[in-house]
Amino acid sequence: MKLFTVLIGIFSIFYQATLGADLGYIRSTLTQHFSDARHHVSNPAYKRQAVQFIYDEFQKHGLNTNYHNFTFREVSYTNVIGVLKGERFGTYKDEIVGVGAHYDTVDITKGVDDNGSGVTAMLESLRQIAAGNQGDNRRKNTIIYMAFDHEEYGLTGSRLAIDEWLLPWLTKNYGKDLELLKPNGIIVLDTVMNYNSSTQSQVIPPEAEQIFQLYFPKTVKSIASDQFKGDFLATIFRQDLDGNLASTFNSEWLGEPQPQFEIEMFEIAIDADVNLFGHFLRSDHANFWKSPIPAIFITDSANFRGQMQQCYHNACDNLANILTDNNVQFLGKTADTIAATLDKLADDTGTSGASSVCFISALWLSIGLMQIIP
Ligand SMILES: *[C@@H]1O[C@H](CO)[C@@H](O)[C@H](O)[C@H]1NC(C)=O
Ligand SMILES: *[C@@H]1O[C@H](CO)[C@@H](O)[C@H](O)[C@H]1NC(C)=O
Ligand SMILES: CC(=O)N[C@H]1CO[C@H](CO)[C@@H](O)[C@@H]1O
Repeated sequence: MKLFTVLIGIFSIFYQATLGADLGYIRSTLTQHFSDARHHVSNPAYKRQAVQFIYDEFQKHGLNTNYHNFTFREVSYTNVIGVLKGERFGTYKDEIVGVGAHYDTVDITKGVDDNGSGVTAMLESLRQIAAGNQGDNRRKNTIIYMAFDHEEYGLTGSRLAIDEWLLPWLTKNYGKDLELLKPNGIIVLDTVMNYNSSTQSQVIPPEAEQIFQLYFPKTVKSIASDQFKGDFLATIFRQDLDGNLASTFNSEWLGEPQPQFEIEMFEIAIDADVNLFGHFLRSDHANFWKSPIPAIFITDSANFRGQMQQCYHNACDNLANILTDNNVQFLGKTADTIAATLDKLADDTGTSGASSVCFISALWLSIGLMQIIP
């Protein structure tokens, strides 16, 4: 019986390492670090603590961590960027993959959903990625984590992170011919934990209804046939350009448990003018779309769903409203999907598959031994 207990123990370690977000970590991270305004005027001390926490988490999990400080209209801001070098680091074969989220808020909000949720999912995915990165077990491709400051005015933080940090860093480490580099791209998370399974809780932006019908007929139909439940995460991406990252994220999501948490894809046709979709340009991915780096935008649709219709950029985007069991689990699924997507794209030789093979053999082994052991 003792051996059986040990096996169950091993089994649950595998389970923890390969599947399943740590919901306790998600709750404590949101509560302790992302539950009050992170604004340079209204709450600078809390904002400084948040940036320090992100930096420490990046370092603790083995990222090569950097501050990218910048000044905008005489105020100083800080992006945090962490790098996990793959075997192909420094060569044009390195199909870099990344994840990013902004941690700042507007002045009066508590910013739990917007955008404490995105940073928290990013950090939880890092915890899982780091668990699979012990010793010499390096992935093929490099992974980059980015926490952006100052999203709120013109997406300044990410724009400068790309222009002042990322592109010079790529040139320095990979050489001048950046067009030879074929990055997988970056997953940008913004306002991602508001799940609402009530009918009619999801709104299509009224002024954009026709455009949505015209450009995303299948997706709109799918939401309508589900009686406008706000029970999905939205993936927004450009056809072909971001397609590989988007389809990997989508299929990893569908492979996770908890099918009540759905996903909807908004694919912007390659010949469409992206400026038609103003709401789809509301986060940091928009700056990547102007750069040579692919990006997908992951969101719960912010002010177009349920309570966030009132709470968006307001004081009630707070723990009392947002930190529900459903929302924490929904965010957990997002973190798991990010980790699985990064793992898959960073390692195209199938070592990421190896952890699930390992996991399945551990499962079979324990079931087999359970039958042998009295
Ligand atoms: C950048 O900002 C961080 C925190 O905001 C600070 O700790 C660090 O010393 C700054 N680095 C430089 C070079 O100014
Ligand atoms: C879901 O959305 C409706 C409004 O559309 C709101 O009244 C309700 O409180 C929301 N439920 C949750 C759990 O947020
Ligand atoms: C998608 C979304 O709601 N993004 C918002 C994130 O937060 C900033 C500032 O808090 C807003 O300006 C964005 O619109």
